Amino acid sequence: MSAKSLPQAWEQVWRAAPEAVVLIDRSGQMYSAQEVLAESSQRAASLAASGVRSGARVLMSCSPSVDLILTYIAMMRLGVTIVPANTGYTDRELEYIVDDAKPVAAVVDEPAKLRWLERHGVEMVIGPALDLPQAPVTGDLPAVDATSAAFIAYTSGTTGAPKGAVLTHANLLAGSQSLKQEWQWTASDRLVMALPLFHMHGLGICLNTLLLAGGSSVVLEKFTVDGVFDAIAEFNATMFSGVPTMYSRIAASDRVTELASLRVAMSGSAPLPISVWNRIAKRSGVHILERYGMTETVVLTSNPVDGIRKAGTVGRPIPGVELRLGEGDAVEVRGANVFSGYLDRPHATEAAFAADGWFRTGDVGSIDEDGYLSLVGRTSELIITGGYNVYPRELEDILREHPLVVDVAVVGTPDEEWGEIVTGYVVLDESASAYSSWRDTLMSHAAERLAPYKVPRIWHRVRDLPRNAMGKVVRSELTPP
Ligand code: MCA
Ligand code: AMP
Repeated sequence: MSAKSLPQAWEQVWRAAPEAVVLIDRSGQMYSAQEVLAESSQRAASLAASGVRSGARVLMSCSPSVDLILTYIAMMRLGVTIVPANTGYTDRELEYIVDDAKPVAAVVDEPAKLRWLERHGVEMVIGPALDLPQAPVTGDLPAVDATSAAFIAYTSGTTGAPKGAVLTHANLLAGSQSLKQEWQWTASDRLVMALPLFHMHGLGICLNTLLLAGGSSVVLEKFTVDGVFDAIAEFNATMFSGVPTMYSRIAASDRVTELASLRVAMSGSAPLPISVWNRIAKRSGVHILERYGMTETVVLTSNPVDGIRKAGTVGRPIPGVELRLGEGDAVEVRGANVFSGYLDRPHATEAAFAADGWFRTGDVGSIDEDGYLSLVGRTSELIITGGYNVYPRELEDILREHPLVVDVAVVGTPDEEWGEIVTGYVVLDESASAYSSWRDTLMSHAAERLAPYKVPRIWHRVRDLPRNAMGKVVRSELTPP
């Protein structure tokens, strides 16, 4: 029977090969398919007995671990709607998501620190090991409804405040089936996972697909260059996926040659600089496979596993994805992987789709004679730093609250390691002249309210901001004084 959802497909894979290794933690402990099946059944039973049932929303904000993955699998099998959130979010940012998505439970690294979530309707705040009373496992879990929401993943979309992109089980299954085929992912593949498991890259692209392929993963708590190379060597890994900042650090390492032992190394979430691609190619012979995806769509295009990988391009549409360039070369897409809309935001959803139903990605592209897409710009002011998205408006609003700030504009300064570095141009109040430490003051103001990656690292004090006749800041004219 062909599966209608990822959890159903995973179960079929695990039942067919119960001895296969699925998860490996850093100490080398291995978890077989039958152990993953049994443990996730147990956790699903405990969750259900505690009141978390199919259709319930659960916030998931933890650092990567085998425990987290087992709980994630349990929730997917149970039909829970998962609301992933960055572990770097401040209470303020988390509060926004919780008030918007209204989860009934939260799985977080340090429950004691987040008890306040209970005042926002979260009935249960628990750690990733699910310290819940054991409940008996009574038979098989019913199949989840393919049209039900699997993820509500927060993204700002092309503009404005964070919105919850609702991805159904059918969307996630389509995304992973397509990637499995495109990347020729098999049961003998072993992926080194060093990505956060609260964004689409780590969770929806890597983890979901490796489980579908019946492969295995070495799970690292955080990315370090040596940690990745040690894991590749120790566990004979065949795949690694990272964001460009990771490859920039890998390119600078003496161990870059060790990449050659992999079957394939993928990059995505932000543009991989051609200089980094070339440096890795020259030093190790490896051609990094760059692909392009979005929270709302899983993956859209990829360079090929067999065939020419072109630096600076994101390759061609993967199976099941249709792509066209609309007005102004705006990239528009269609496919079973494309999300169904933003939670409770009919206007934003309507604006995100063209009249004939194609999704507007907000990216601007060009397609070469071989059909390879290059992303040449964005229709929004999005900044991508270290693979994380930063929306200038959110930061500008917060900086404007500070009495020293008269006016402010936030842009990205190009940087080889980070892609872009968040940069604030500020017009300061006269009284600021007395302050030599205005930068520190503004940085702490931002850091108290926003995740660390959003805090501007570069600051320029300017007399005024360039504005057009409409009064809008002309970002392209912002230059360091
Ligand atoms: C940290 N630092 C920074 C930044 N972040 N400096 C400038 N810009 C930044 N953005 C500084 C810190 O202050 C610190 O400085 C030093 O760098 C190390 O900080 P740390 O937090 O330890 O950095 P890290 O852990 O090394 O983080 C780098 C990272 C991380 C591993 C690349 O950013 C990461 O995991 N990124 C993955 C993001 C991701 O998963 N995106 C997927 C979105 P000091 O040493 O002076 O204190 S999903 C998506 O986009 C779609 C679907 C897709 O297509 O994939
Ligand atoms: P997110 O909202 O985190 O899903 O980010 C999606 C955005 O990341 C896309 O709309 C692109 O702008 C960008 N992106 C993802 N992969 C790539 C890539 N390989 N090259 C350039 N930009 C990318």
